[in-house]
Amino acid sequence: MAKEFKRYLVTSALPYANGPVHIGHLAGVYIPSDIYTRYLRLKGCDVISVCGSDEHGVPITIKARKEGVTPQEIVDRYHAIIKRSFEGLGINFDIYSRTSSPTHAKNASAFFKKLYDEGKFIEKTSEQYYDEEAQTFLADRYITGTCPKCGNEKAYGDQCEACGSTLSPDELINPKSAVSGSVPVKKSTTHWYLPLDQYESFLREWILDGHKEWKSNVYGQCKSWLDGGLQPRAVSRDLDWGIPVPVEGAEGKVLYVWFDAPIGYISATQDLTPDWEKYWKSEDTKMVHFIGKDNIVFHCIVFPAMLKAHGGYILPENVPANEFLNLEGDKISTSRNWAVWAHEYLEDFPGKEDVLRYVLCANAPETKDNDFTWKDFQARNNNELVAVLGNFVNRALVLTQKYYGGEVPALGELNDYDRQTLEEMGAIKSQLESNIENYHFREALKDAMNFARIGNKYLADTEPWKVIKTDPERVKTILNIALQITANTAIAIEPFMPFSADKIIAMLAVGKFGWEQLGQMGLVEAGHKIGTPTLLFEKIEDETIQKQLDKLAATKAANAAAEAAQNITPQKEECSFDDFQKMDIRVSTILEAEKVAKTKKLLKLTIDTGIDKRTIVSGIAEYYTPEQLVGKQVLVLVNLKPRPLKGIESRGMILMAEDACGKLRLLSPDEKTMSGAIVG
Ligand code: B3M
Ligand code: ZN
Repeated sequence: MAKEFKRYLVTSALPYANGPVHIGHLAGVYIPSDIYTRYLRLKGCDVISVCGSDEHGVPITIKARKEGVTPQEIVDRYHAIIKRSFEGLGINFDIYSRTSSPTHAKNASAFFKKLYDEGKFIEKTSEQYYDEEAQTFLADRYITGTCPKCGNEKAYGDQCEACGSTLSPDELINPKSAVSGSVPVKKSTTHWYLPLDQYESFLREWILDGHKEWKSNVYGQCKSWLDGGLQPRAVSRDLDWGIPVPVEGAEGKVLYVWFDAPIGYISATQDLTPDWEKYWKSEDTKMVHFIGKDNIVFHCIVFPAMLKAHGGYILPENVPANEFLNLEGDKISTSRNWAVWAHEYLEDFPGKEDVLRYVLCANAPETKDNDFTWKDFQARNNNELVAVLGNFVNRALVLTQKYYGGEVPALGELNDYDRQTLEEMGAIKSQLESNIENYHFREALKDAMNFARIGNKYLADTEPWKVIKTDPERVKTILNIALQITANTAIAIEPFMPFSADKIIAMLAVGKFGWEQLGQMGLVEAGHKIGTPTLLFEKIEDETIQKQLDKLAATKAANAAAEAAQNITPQKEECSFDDFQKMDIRVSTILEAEKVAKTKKLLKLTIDTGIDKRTIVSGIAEYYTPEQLVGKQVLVLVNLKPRPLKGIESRGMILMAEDACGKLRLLSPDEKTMSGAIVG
């Protein structure tokens, strides 16, 4: 028997306030949590949904340093952007707080202090990398160097992305600080650790025995952590941004961001209601954490161990973590700007909030990583939202206007087909509920859309536009039923597409429905006057999609250029003027050009150097056709020792520029010059 709960506490991972939120965050965390919460609210449950910005941690200090502003400025900026994006997309938290709030500082500090006073931490001194130039200890991620396993020169102190090895900063060859570029030194420092190993058996029992129903990706990750053996984890850091460690002699130390952030859920609840304890301290509360897969260990292992160590708090009932969403086949990346940003979407697609909610839910990475493409976005809008949902609602309302001046006709006698249609609605209802309650939101969305599909089919099969000529009485029943299905559709889609649900309700000119009304007839009464129908969705044209694709292509090009700039070969060893003077470089004119048989890259050129006519073999066939070259002036190193190439004696070298990608371009005088002119 599933346990009955009196209330729900829904938490959503606190986004880092070092950047805006993108579609990956939305699909993985915030849209699922909003659907779940909206559903519970509609059912009339006692539910609160809490979230807020995660405003501590090294990435924020790094960003601030890069921009030359304070960390506070960074978090203020992104907190505002993120909050507005959530509001714009109808993601309705009961509170969107922030971990820089005074409530949180007090709360997180007290949490730490209690554990400290009760001897729940261990204190350890160790040698850690320190950046003397930036005067800061370095988090593993901020040390780069050569990977000992594969030689990649850009490995991080925690991981090599080239070969996938997990590393520790000590393993890196030639470690460098990513903050200042200087070579870090070792410095000893003392920190507090939560001995996770002491919580292993509790966690094993609670998760591995007690929560076999968790999603397999979540359960599997927990199992592999637990099987690998847990280690004590540091809960403090040497940093000047964060919540100070509330212990004497701990100057310059703050709580580790992953210690304070989950406590942020508690602080947000305190900011929301003085009655917060019933949500956190009563076994009658069902707490559900919505997160992305990279946060599993913190929410299933670390935070529960903290809560257990503290005592008095409930543990999550479920942690439905999602996998990742990719964009057009590539990993979403904030630093490479490879993302669709929520705030930009809202600007580019005003009034289309539900389209994004719909597409991201339909494509949510529930069991595996998934891909967002603009073509799919367009297709789902045009073929599903416009053609199914919008079309059905519009037909039901427009026909009611047309035949009855907007007055809901009375229901006559039902025939078998009517009854069958209504029964079908009842059946989807329980399936929809079970899918939402089990976090299968993609399936649940299909169920919700099925109300509109049933309605569409009902109208197509009953053909009121034809029957009106032969049996107008029957049409009254048909349209009454169609309007009931419309009202049902509004209820069913509300958790997923709240803006459209509201629009339907406004067009029906009725008050808000409750979830218990789903599956019922009589939601719109005979004689009631409905409002004016407008279109729920509009077709998205190719040009609109192309604009977004162009934007992404520009990002790709900019990234490639930035990468190429990073690959610029360093300057060669110094040479003397005499060294340079030894080279005889002349403006020459290409007289003939032909491919060298059986090669891909080589061209045989006959050139006029002004001194003589000679043959040079050059590797430019991939970049120029022979026709493009004849008559062109180029620069030639004429006194290079002749050498045979494919059996042809090549006398000299054509000078070319080679970019970081290996592409070759010829160099020519900026206007025609006599052959033989000396370059120097
Ligand atoms: N700030 C990490 C993330 O966005 C994070 C979550 C905290 S939840 C307590 O991946
Ligand atoms: Zn490597």
